[in-house]
Amino acid sequence: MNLTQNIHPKMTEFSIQIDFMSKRNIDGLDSEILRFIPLAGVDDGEGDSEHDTGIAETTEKPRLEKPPLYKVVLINDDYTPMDFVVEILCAFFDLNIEKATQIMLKVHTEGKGVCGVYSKDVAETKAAQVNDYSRECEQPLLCSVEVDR
Ligand code: TYC
Repeated sequence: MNLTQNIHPKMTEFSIQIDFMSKRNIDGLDSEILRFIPLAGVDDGEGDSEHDTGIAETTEKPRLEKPPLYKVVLINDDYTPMDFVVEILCAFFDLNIEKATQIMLKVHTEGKGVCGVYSKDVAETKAAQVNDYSRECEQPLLCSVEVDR
């Protein structure tokens, strides 16, 4: 039996021969098996027709999306002393006193502010450190994480 199929625009045709073969099984019974015989390789014009498989190949690199970044956000409250907030910003976000004071005042006047932008794990760890330390010091200061688009 001969089958001819068009399978790719670059390929003119792809031919196989299917043979029925008898095979003696281990239990002494004969059974029919199918044998697929490629009749011709497909020439892509690159002189390698022996190795053409008919399987589409690509040299393009897979494009991976960059993982999103996360903002660590400080929330204002009416009780935490300003100098405690500045101390926290210096200690956990590696800021100098001037920058820490600027952020603290922004949070104080606007309700919330960004302390830094990090990978998900780092942002969550920093927010947890701030919240744990504030609780230990019996301050209501709260920190949260927001995705940075
Ligand atoms: N609003 C606080 C005060 O007046 C100061 C403060 C700033 C508290 C920033 C929290 O995230 C904060 N003492």
